[in-house]
Amino acid sequence: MTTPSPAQASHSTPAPHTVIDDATSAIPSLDVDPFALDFFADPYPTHELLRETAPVVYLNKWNVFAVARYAEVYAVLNDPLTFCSSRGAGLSDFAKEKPWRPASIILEADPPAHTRTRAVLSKVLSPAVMKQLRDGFAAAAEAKVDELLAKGSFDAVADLAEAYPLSVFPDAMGLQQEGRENLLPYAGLVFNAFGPPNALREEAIARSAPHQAYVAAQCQRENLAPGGFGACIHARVDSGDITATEAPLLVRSLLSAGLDTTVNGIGAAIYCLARYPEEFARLRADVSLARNAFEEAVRYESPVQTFFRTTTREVEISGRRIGEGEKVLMFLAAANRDPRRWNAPDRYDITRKTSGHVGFGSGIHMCVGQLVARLEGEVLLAALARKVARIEITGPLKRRFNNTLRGLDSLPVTFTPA
Ligand code: OVV
Repeated sequence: MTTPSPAQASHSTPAPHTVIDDATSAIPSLDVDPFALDFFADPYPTHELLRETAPVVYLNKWNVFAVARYAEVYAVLNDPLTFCSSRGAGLSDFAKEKPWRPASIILEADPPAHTRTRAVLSKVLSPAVMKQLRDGFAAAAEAKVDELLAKGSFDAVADLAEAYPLSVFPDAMGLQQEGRENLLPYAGLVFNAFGPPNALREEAIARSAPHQAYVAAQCQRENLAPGGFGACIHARVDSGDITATEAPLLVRSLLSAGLDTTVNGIGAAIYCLARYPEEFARLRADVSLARNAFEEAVRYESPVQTFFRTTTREVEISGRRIGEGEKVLMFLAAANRDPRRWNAPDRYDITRKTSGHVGFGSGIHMCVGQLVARLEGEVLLAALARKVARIEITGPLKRRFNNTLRGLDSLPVTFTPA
């Protein structure tokens, strides 16, 4: 008997789905698993390998194509009819597998269906609405920072990155007090579910029944307080923009995507300002930099690391041919640090020209809640800049592992008052 040969380190084997002809180049395969815990612990060397291997690579572990350079990620995001969302924004292809929950009617939809639902959420989360929320969000940020200064030492994740969004977003939605402890577990589930059927996804789905039941109930019109985002969505049934069946699903989108994302975005900003005190000093010297300091943290840490698309036809990306019905994994985080696009990409620089980063996506699906996220991030960083002299990391951090979200589970810090 012969000994089975070890798995080949196939850094240049053509993928089985790849058609090679005179006009196109081979697509190299990689054996990396970008949904493994050791990858999450330090994704940056693998991001570099993904970017430097080729404009398009094939990942053997999950049988998907992948793009990690800025230009290709941007191109895929901005061709939504070729790289569709209606077959799912995760690994699962809705044309082949039933989604774990009814599909989102905004994230997991293509034009023309997407256009109408997107218009509704755009208006619910518009600049005019932000103007109404601003003073309350700013007052809550100042109160939170005062409370933590009184404590001195605390966990920057639980006590700030989670506590601040939890103090403003559920009220802005118009949610009841009862059951709010389900919100972060539900969102963690949603973002794990975009990933492959690994333990993170399967265990989250196995525990999901109570979180799903909570969210389903809170999406109903009678459970949403007047004036909140939820009630505003339901009001669009009366104006005929959406049906009574669609309204709860759009509320569900905000409950899915509106809290854990800002938790990890704000967490990223605090973690950056704690690690780079000279940048915190620049922020303190000019509080008007708060909004860009938050935006740069979104670029730098990319709280949403990845999304998938599915090809609707054979297509060429940078001279590489991909067939119809293939999943394409977009590494937003790798694009946000591509040296082809960014000077000193691994530097957190609060005065960087951040525009064009893909931390909120790009194109027709670009984060519809981005103004809420930026409002929370700006007013919180402004409160820190005005009230805190020093942010010191005082203990070992713990990383939180999720198939899509990047962030921390715990970050012990001490604040020194200004
Ligand atoms: C962007 C995003 C993330 C998660 C869920 C949804 C959207 C949704 O529409 O449900």
